[in-house]
Amino acid sequence: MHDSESTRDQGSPGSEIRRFGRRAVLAGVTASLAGCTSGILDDPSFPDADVIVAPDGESIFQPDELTVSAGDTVRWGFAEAGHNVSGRPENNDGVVLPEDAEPFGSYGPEQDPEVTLVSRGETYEHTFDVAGQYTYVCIPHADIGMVGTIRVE
Ligand SMILES: [Cu+2]
Repeated sequence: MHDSESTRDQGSPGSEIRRFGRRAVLAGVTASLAGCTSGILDDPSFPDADVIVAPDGESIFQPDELTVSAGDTVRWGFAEAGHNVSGRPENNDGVVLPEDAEPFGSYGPEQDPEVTLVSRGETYEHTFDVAGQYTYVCIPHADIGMVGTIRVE
């Protein structure tokens, strides 16, 4: 769209990432239209979400570190399709939970975590009752660093 402007950003370390992100968003919109799914938000900005999943189509959690109080509920908002939230250590070695904490995830314990993904515009919530540090991942993208941490005080 603005390719003629792209040289202006040279030297800025984030420019490659931003351009990639924009392409990914466009690809997602095209896929949504092709699927003709009703109810998909044009701009899922999730004002009430604590963590945005895949903002601008990037395979990240934003913020990737969050501190809450025991008993708080954390809400993830999925800005792009094709991701999930896994606090299930049996599904990925990167997941680390405090002792006594219940596993959690946007998919059930019986479901295949590689293919049970969340749609764009949806949210997932989990209430953290046990204090400690939780490292969770997106299963399809854990190996490219789609990892987040929740500290429960
Ligand atoms: Cu992902």
